[in-house]
Amino acid sequence: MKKSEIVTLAILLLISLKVSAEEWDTQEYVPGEYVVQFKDATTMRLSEDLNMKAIDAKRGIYLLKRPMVERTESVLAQFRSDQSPNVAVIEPNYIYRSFYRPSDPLFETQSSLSDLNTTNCDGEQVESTVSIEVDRAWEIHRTAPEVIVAVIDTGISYGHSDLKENLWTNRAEADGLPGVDDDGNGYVDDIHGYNFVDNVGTADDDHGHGSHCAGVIGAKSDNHEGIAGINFEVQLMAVKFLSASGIGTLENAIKAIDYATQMGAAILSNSWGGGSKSQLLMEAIERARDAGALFVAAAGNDGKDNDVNPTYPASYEVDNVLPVAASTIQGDRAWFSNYGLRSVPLAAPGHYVYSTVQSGYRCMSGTSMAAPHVSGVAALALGFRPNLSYLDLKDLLVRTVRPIPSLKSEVGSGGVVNAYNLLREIE
Ligand SMILES: [Ca+2]
Ligand SMILES: [Ca+2]
Ligand SMILES: [Ca+2]
Repeated sequence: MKKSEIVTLAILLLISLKVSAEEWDTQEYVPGEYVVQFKDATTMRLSEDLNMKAIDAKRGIYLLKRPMVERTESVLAQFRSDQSPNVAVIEPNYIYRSFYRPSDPLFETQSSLSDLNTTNCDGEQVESTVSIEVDRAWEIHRTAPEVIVAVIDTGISYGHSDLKENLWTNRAEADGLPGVDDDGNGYVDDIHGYNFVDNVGTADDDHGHGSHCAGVIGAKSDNHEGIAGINFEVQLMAVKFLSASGIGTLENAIKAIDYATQMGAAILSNSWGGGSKSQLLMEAIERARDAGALFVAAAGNDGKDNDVNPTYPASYEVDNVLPVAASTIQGDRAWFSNYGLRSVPLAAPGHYVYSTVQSGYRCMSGTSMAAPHVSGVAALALGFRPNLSYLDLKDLLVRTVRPIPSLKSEVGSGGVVNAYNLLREIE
């Protein structure tokens, strides 16, 4: 550095203290490094002297290294001033981090959550990943602490350390007396939900399926343990109507849906199906709709067209019902997944999904795994914008999918649910 330059810098340094922070000042950059474009690249003799490295010599773009003691604003001011007529542009060497990486060790194998996760939960390397891009969405928003998502399934593992913190809690029962229906809702000791199979207050999972769905929506993220859930914080309501062998009845399905509605769930996540069209089940779904709840439903695993042969509850034509097909890691329809241009609006990852079970973690596939991805993204959106109605949510989820050419003829939107696109839309 020449003497005159030092003097100039010293003056600029003093002046710069009074200058308000520019936009770059709020950003992260590599200290002492700048990206510079010169107007006339042919007169770049100076480059060697100034400790420069070509980024694109043809276009005159160089990486400039300056002593780290120099203040960034001074360097920028100097090179933007008349003293440096050959400099067209100079910018700090910004650091970009648009993808949030949580601390959960199994996150790397959650190919359904991040395009950067290119190993599936069977340990196989995959060529490309079409995830829900929640790692990018997390840069916008991460939690839904007020949002209750009812997992209407086999229950949720109460003791799982990656789940228990995000269980919904019925305060009156938690602080109340055992054997007493403290909140007077008709159910005794329903602390985290209710078990309609055994008619008891504990809806602990004795199968694994319900915990798997719950983990996708809201396993505790960034806790240095297990997997990441779509929502760092959320309220998972355990509504058990499927038995230890995964079987339930119409009787208990109606009770389960009504319980979730009565206790204020905003989203009902349904990874089950069967039976013919039931007037009474449809009316329970309508009651959920009247309470403003979104009813997410797995499209089914028969590989068939739901437009021709409907699958219930996914095919009930109530406007809070949102049927979900399963996509593979590459974004195509999974071979087992039902589809329907008219009856299934979107797909979500449902192939090789890693999530929580009663104890530990398991890799599972099915539209059962796809539906909770949509429920989870819906909860995240609601955590970000609490005033969204179920119709807003449904519209947003479908409208912001990532288009996949092969899905064009399979699901209404022709795409896979995308958390990042959705949050960008409502940012
Ligand atoms: Ca109660
Ligand atoms: Ca009680
Ligand atoms: Ca975790």
